[in-house]
Amino acid sequence: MQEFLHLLRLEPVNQGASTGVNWLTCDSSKQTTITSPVDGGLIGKINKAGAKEYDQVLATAEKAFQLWRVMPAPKRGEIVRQIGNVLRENKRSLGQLVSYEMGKSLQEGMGEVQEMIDICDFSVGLSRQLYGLTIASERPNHRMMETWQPLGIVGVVTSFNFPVAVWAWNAMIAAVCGDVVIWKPSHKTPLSAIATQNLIADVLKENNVPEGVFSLITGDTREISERITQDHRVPLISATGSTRMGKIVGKACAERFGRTILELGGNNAIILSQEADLKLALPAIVFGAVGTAGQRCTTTRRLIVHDSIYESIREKLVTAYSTLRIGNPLDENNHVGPLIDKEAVHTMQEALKKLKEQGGKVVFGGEVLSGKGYETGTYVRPAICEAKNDYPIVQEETFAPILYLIRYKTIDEAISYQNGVAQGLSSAIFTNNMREMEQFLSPVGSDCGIANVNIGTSGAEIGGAFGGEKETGGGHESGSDSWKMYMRRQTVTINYGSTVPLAQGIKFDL
Ligand code: UN1
Repeated sequence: MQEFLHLLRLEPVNQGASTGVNWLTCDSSKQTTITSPVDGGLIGKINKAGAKEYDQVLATAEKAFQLWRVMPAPKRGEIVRQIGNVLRENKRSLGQLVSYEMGKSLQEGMGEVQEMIDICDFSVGLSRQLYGLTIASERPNHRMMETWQPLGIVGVVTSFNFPVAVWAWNAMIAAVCGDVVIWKPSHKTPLSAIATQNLIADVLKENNVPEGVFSLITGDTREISERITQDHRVPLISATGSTRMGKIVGKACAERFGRTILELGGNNAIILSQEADLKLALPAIVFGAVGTAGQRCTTTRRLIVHDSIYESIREKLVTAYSTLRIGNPLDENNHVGPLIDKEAVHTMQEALKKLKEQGGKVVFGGEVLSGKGYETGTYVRPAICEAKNDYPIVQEETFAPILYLIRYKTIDEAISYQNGVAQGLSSAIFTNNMREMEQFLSPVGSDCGIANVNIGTSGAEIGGAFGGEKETGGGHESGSDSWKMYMRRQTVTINYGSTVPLAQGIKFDL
């Protein structure tokens, strides 16, 4: 057994539901086995939760909310501070597990845990800054203000590519806001979630945090995801994943007037101007396209290159891609690990096939690797392709390392390609020309939730609000004032006078 599994207290068979410290005993006849995309090794088994455990988790969360919402926010922040410390202490082992279960490089696995630590720090500060406004009233002797109240139970549905960080961006903010959280991790990476729950359990126990403030539940989509999205006791669902999933979740929540934060597909582009500093641009493009093996929502999928430098950029990228080391992501010498599973490999191959049918060309890579170290069939060579922006396959998000090169002549044309997709998460321009930069950032520029200049499309910091427009779903999580989504806004008017004047000048004398 790998040492980190032991340090993280994962068992050969784990339970699929927890209300904080306590794990519920789930039906052992409904077991799932999790193997690593890295080497096919068995990581652990889970007894999946079902309807019975779901009801128990919900009932416990409802009770916990009654207590948690009246605890002063800075006291809730203190719990989050301690969670941050536990994550600091276990950064390496949790990073290793994320890397082993998901396949991202160890650097990125540990980087993901660092994002959790950072959002804990942010939330601790936030716990003393949940403030509202006072507003001028039109009536004499009246005070008007806006206060923010805890919302209730927040369902956090996370995806395999960030098995633990996405939970933290939501859960830590929600917790200081006075909400209780139910985490439904991806069925592809549930053990990283279970390990995280084990880590925070120590803090919850030491501080006598009521059971139900931080819960976790993993099981079949129909048993768990459908239930939680339809459950009127859960006023907010924050879901990260595909646009297809987002449509289902968004619709189910809207049906019951539930609130959603949806962080869905991206189809992110970098515009590479002829006035770009290539020393900055090239490493950023390569990391953006092949980091996490192309499985970030913020992965660079399209490179919109000025006509005058197009051929030389294509050659430079081919040279850079030839030096990429692909292999076991726990070996820090490697740049690129495996895709999450064989299905993802198949989807990538299909996308490359469609690209060729639609008139495009693969200029480098794309093949499935075999031989020593690649026995799992999950390793691929990142692909560089030539394409047009309007090819149907370019319009889609394929969760794999495929970079489409697209040629442009004018900056207006480049921006129209950048915006000419259904998704709207992240975007970037590399240029030293301030006119191009300002146009890219203007109302007629990028239409995405994230717009970067001289840095790539991925690697957003937690301090900003994270999310995107159009089919990316429109929700924002993490930093800035995203916390407002996790609270109930209340407009309050107090009359401290001795008459009751009505607003809008209405007279109503009795
Ligand atoms: C995701 O892929 O779901 O900006 C999120 C980034 C990370 C978040 C990616 N901080 O690349």
